[in-house]
Amino acid sequence: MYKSIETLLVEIPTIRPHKMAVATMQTQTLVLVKVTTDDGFIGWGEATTIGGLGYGEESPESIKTNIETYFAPLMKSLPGLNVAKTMQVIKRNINGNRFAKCAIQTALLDIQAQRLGLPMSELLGGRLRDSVPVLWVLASGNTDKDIAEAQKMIEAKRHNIFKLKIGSRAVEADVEHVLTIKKALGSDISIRVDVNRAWSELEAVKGIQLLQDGGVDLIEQPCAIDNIDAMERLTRRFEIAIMADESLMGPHSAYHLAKRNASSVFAVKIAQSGGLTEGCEVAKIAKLAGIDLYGGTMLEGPVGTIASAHAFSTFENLAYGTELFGPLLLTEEILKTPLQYQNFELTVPKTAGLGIELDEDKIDCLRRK
Ligand code: MUC
Ligand code: MG
Repeated sequence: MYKSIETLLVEIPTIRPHKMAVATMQTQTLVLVKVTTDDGFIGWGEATTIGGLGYGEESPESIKTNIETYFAPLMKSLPGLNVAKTMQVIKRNINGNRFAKCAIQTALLDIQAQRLGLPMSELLGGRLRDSVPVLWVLASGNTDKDIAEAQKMIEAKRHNIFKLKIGSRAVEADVEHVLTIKKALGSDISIRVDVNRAWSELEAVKGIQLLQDGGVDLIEQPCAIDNIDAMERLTRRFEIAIMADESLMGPHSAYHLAKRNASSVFAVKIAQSGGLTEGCEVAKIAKLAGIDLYGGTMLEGPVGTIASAHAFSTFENLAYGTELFGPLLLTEEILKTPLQYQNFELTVPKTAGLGIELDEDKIDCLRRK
């Protein structure tokens, strides 16, 4: 039985402004969920989003309100059901709210994995790797600063693949920014761009052609979320990988995108998918459709990041690696032992559950009161 379900909003400044077409972040609001059982187990989940309502349909405040008002009373009324049955009851009674559902499911799987003494990856089908590659996102808004930042990352063996956030300037200016960085870093370094749905189809045709000719490796979410027709035409037209991010909202949309050939790569996000098991279902659909995979982030802190790593560690095909760098963008550590980033990869813990220990005193200092 569930004794308490708490939702905490934890405000942490970023190491520099993170400039995207949808929002510029100076602080990230982590949405942490702590579930405690009658027999003393504690599980953690995360439902962090980007830019309030700038990115998705759930805000930190709506997630907290909805968990406290709807999820928690429902969960407390349930007789000790397993994780799958608990999530089934939640889905039958609560529409939408994928981020909140993901956080709750993560906490329940954390508890169940601790009970069984297994890392969470083993409840998701079993890990195929003990670490996942992690790229870095250059989004300072300044070309020279981005180049210097990338060079530092390469030297420190932290990241050797970079994603550039574009879409807030004119197409020509964005292309020049990207190709200047590409030239400065050299041909060994993979450069991808995320347009965050800022381009019309005509702008996309112009921009993608120039970026493909300039040696860029991947274009993420060039057009509007619902403009699947444009995504399909662009995927057909260009050789460069076209990745669905915001358009991919779980297994149902994965199925439709796959049926339409509307992208060549899926950015799997556990929160956008509505849960860890749903993220794994998206990966299965991709596998059947011959679509490559990339492990995405909502710029979560360490809880959502390591939960994602457990899920991504089970994917057979992780051709484009991951962007699980969220905790590295934050100025404060909320774990007793930080996540382990080394040799361009993030280690997936082998201890039971998520395999992390939260610093609750630190969280208490940083949380919105
Ligand atoms: C997105 O659209 O990919 C992930 C990394 C980052 O910098 O922004 C997010 C969201
Ligand atoms: Mg994206």
